Amino acid sequence: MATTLTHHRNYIDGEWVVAASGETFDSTSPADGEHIGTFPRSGAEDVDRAVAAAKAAFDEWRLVPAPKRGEILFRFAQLLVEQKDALADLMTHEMGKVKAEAGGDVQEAIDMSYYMGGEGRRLFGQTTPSELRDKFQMSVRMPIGVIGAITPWNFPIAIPSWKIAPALVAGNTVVFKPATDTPALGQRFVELLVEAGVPKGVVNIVHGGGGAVGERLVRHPDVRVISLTGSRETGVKVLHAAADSLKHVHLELGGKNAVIVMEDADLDLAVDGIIWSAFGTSGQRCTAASRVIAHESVYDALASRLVARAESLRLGVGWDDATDVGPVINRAALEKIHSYTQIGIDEGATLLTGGEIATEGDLAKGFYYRPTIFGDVDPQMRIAQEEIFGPVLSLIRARDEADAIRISNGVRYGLSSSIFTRDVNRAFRAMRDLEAGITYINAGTIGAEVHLPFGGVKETGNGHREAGQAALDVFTEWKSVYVDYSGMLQRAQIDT
Ligand code: UN1
Repeated sequence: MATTLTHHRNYIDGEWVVAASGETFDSTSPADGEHIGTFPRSGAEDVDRAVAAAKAAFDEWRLVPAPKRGEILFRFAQLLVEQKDALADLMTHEMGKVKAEAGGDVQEAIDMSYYMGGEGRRLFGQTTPSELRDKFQMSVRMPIGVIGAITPWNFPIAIPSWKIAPALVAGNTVVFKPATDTPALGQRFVELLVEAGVPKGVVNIVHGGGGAVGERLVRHPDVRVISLTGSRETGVKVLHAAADSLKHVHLELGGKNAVIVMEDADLDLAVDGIIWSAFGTSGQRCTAASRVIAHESVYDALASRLVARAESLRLGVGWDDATDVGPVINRAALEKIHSYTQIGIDEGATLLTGGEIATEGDLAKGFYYRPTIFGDVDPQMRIAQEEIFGPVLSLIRARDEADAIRISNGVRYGLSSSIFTRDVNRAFRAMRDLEAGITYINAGTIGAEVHLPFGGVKETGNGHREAGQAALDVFTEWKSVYVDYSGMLQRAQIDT
């Protein structure tokens, strides 16, 4: 594998440095066990240095005109375009997703960087009339300070861009902790930002685990915002830990996304959408479809077609063009996913296909799970309630539209949702009634675009959104400015 990595280090205050402790950890491929690189196992001291550098750099960076900050993001996007193939190749090795999807991951970062680069000439506020004569007023977006970006391994280039691009264009500085499963991709991301011209101290990367690096970042009083994409469990811990310093916390957590298939649906289209949403990225997207809620009149036909399609998917390494489904991220994930197969069986669901770790030939070198479908699933079963984050799909019967919506909503999460129907009235009711941050009509649950808000309701998050204009609310604070040009004391209407 051709890796272009030059330093396997932290980047703090413009220098590539080892961890203060000198300790390291390894990144290995989930596809075949290949050694990808050795990275600093950082601790509190490294985080403190990075935060101090980011805090110092903020003084100057916040004064760089926003269009200039945006231009750096345009250059970054261009570098991503040039490096797209190499990054996608590295991603197939370090994280496992198939090459086309890895290219899509990079593309999402390209789109986000261009979009947020353009914000450098917008960052719109409001002007309003005043109650008083000779008085002008407006609201402006202000940068907040040091942002801690804690990102997952499943979109190792895209998700860092979702956080870091809006943070930078708004004038903040960043300490970035990538997932320990994808440090090489996190490192490449920062190398390209540096090449694009981000000044020293403005972006810093600190490698290491959530317990040491993440925890310190979340508790550090000089970090004003934490943006985390991760599990619900981690989200709760982060909220607690951030409370003492009253940090802003943006959380993007789990999902238990459902595709509803009504009796009037185009079944061919529904099958395509479900297979892609359930087994793309080996089911490891927070938007992945893990439930299908089918009207009872189409349930059997849908189930047999989904099983046939799932069985035709080829497992393998992501860099092989013939592969449909790559490995899952690590052994712990493989074991967790497999444990849910037993849970489903014990709960009385019918295992229709899959349900096993794939070990034939070279697959034994990596962490491969056969695309799995359970039928006869009751909506209250654990396999229909808990996020499995793997290629496991539960099929649930619904009596009618209201029943389907109720089942779709009957989980703690609310990220993505979908309905296949040809009835426009039904589609509009679903848009209104599905409790989710994202609703697709006649498409699966994955594939969100960067210029609309991304995020979920209920326990998927805490009310914030990434992407689109909405992301700017996470990385800026509003300031209202009143300018009185009357030359005399004018009391506001409330004071007269
Ligand atoms: C995620 O899995 O955290 O909508 C994000 C999608 C992608 C993003 C998924 N744009 O599938």
